[in-house]
Amino acid sequence: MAEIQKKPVKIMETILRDAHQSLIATRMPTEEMLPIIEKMDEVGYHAVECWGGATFDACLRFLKEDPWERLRKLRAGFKKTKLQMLFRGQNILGYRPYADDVVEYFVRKSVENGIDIIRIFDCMNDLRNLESCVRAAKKEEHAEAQVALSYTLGDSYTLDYWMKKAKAIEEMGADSICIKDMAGLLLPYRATELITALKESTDLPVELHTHYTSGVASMTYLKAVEAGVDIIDTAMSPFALGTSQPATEVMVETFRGTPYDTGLSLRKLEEVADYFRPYRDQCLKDGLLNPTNLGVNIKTLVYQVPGGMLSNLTSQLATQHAEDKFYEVLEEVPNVRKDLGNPPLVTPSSQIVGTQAVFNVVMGERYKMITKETKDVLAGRYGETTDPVNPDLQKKALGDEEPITHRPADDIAPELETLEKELGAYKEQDEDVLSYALFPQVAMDYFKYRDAQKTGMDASKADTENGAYPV
Ligand SMILES: [Mn+2]
Repeated sequence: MAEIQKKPVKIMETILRDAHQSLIATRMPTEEMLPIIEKMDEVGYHAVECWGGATFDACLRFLKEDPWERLRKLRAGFKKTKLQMLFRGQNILGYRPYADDVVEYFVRKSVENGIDIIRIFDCMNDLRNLESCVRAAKKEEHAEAQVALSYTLGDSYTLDYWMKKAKAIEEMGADSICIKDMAGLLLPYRATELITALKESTDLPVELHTHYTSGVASMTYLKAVEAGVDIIDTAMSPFALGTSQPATEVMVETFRGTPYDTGLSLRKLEEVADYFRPYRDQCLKDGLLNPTNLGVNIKTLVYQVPGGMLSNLTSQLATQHAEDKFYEVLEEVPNVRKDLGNPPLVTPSSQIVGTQAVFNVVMGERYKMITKETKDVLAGRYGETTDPVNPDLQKKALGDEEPITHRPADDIAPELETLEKELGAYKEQDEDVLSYALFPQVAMDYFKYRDAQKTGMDASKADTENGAYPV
């Protein structure tokens, strides 16, 4: 009998980024990470995701940490493991599109400070929004540019759609491709079809990223691996399951002794898990880790929206004392999504569709109030939509204004120089201008705090207007 060809599946570990972002609102401080990273470095992960997404914002805003300093400390400890980050295309790690010069500088500084793999995605899957970022990553000798497609369901999202996108990503010069399933919508047998199709259309390594929210994720990985996926994203068990990823140890043991055997040692993984378990217990005790997030949320499958979007809708309705409208809003979400060209629902499109759906229901009339963001989508400022937008709504929102069809960032003038000027004397390192670009107010507050720590002066006395700082 011919021996089955071995094809070890690679493991991308998320505990230092997505896992704690999904379960404890990105609140794991650097000091919780550092004592274990030398051991993590011995495991043999394909990569460790440790930066991007909300980590940058949470560092500055809540933890009073410099995100760049965190990255440098992690880099110093991870001597052989690749470090990975998540990058929102032209939006970098922020919520608005930036000029190309800022995107390029951010990529350069990320790599300089220790990032090996940059995972880049766009909420519209408009590859033009990823171009400048991919190009910048390609310029860096040791960086890998991975393009991630935001996974979603709908009539237009056929196997052919994903195959064409994969081909286009390969032609862009990306080093690998990822299917990013934010909501856990990819069902096991659909994964077989999708991964088989992708492996037919591209020679690039294919990675699968999903969340346990809907309860199917580990089965989805099993089928994806059997269909030839190269890398899966998992989280060490203390911060796995629920809204996070399937558990690393479980997936490793699942494939033990099969052609997909990862070769990772359960003993070494156990040491890492033992380290994080008391911190998990503490988070449960403090209320930072809400047990609700650890269960199965079947509504994500019923309504096909990400779990995070559901909780946003709940809180938006609560502030308007319209909690009883929850199911009406859920019914309205697919209508708004269709009017806006059926985009995937991921930051920021999920917020745009969700907020508009809330207005449509609460105002008692559809599009009585049109948000600025809804208008921007209709104007093409977020990029090309998968399906055409509703032409009547577009006319209503834009009037005589012509929608754009070119790459949205072509309209944004270089802005690095202006940002440098605004930052002024607060600058202590080159990277500060990038923190400031992403979160102006939050970064400025942090810089004042940083100064106050050094000088013992009251941060509230800082003179932001003139760029002077307490001495
Ligand atoms: Mn994720």
